[in-house]
Amino acid sequence: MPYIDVAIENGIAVLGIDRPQALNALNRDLVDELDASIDAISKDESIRVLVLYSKQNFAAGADIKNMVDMSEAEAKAFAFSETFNKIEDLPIPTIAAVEGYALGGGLELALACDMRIAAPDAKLGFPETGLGIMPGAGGTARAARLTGPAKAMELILLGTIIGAEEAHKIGLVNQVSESGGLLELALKWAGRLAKGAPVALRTAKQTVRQGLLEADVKRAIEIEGDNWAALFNTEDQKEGMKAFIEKRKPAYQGK
Ligand code: DAK
Repeated sequence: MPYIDVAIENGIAVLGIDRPQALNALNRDLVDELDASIDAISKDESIRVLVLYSKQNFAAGADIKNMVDMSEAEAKAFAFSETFNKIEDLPIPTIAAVEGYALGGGLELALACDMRIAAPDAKLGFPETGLGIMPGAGGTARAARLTGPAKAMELILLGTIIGAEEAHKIGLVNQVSESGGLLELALKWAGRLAKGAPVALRTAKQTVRQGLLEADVKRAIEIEGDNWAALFNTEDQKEGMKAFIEKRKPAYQGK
């Protein structure tokens, strides 16, 4: 695929965008390739973790040159939400490793992941209102849930581009790496996840997401309790606890 690279090693898939001449701006063909790659990843049971990492720039947004003359119907058809939702819906843990620009649709892509790590040079923001539009691929919904509404309003309405430290402070990214150490740190996290108990990780991810969608915290806690108890039907739970008691490393089978 011309725009997307996927490298798989030790249960970790690293997916990168390769359109450096446009700072990895997302055009239709690129998003279609991304969509097909996510479908393939979701079917590959050997993959335990997905890392999104693109060299130099995560993505400077949707391709403005593609959008300039669009009608409303064409804008609807250009939508990326379906693909970004597929990323959010992947049962495996996902990490966005962000260096350079993650703007507009690029930031929305990072927000579709479970966690974000940023390089110190990362620049994140929603410049859309400056182009006469607004975030349209999950940005308003996901940013507001991560940062709270006031900070999300500031980012979206003022279009301020923030650095990695500020993004960390407001909860938009989980951690800032050392300079030059972004991919290494993301792979370290991914390595830990790849060795984890797959069913427990899958269930925990699903439970956090379900809980966020439930307006009622009590109902969310009930769901959590049911999912927690169901893990006692897994061999991984027996293995994890036995390994602790026998003072050895667990060998999870994903069952
Ligand atoms: N689109 C197209 N080309 C882009 C681009 C973009 N978003 N960002 C950069 N490029 C291209 C530039 O045009 C330039 O190409 P040439 O002119 O050399 O051919 C090349 O990348 C290098 O960029 P610059 O020369 O501008 O580089 P600088 O270092 O000077 O500036 C910059 C870097 C990131 C500050 C600047 O490039 C910039 O402001 N870029 C635009 C950032 C932006 O506004 N992003 C948000 C786009 S709107 C949808 C849902 C969501 C969306 C769309 C639809 N639906 C529901 C339908 C999302 C919308 C967006 O993301």
